[in-house]
Amino acid sequence: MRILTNTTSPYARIARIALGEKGFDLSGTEIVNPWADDPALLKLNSAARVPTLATGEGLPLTESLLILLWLEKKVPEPSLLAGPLDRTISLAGRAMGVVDAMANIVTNTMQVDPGFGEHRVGLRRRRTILDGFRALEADPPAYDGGTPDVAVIVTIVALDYLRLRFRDAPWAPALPRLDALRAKVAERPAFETTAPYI
Ligand SMILES: N[C@@H](CCC(=O)N[C@@H](CS)C(=O)NCC(=O)O)C(=O)O
Repeated sequence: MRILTNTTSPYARIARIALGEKGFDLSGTEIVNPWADDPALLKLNSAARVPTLATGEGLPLTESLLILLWLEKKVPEPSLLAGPLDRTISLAGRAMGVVDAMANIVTNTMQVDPGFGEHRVGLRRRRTILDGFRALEADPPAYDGGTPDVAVIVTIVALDYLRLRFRDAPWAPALPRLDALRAKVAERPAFETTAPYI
């Protein structure tokens, strides 16, 4: 299997953590630049986005949560959906909304308009980030060790992406309970080896 990623994408990290937690070897991961239309990436995925996987047969798999769904069917144990299903999906969806809002600001600021963050739509995305994190901080996903579920994975990916991209933002919230959750998974190889960097 080939795994095409970059070093910052929260979507790619969700897929990579899920693969790692399911026991896949991440050492062959290929780092590409989706914004430079990397030929290897474009050949597999006309959307030129990461994550993009290629199965042993060369079939492209895209979209972080579809990859997670595929993994869950392909390798049911350990499950990434072991907790109470409705709550897990609800929390994961909330964290995914935060990830989407942050990625939207970053993409638009870097690729379209440096002032996007203060634009009406940018401020709307900021509201999503703040409301989403506030709710997750008030009621974090449970984690008592072992394989984390998808809600924990997406929440930690969101938290690390906040710190990567919005560390100096005056509006970035303090999140002590989520930091405590992060400390519990930080040394798991799937999290450690996929830590984002610029
Ligand atoms: N919905 C996709 C989003 C993937 C995505 O937008 N990845 C970004 C990196 S964070 C990308 O490759 N962007 C390049 C582009 O949009 O052209 C997923 O969940 O995998």
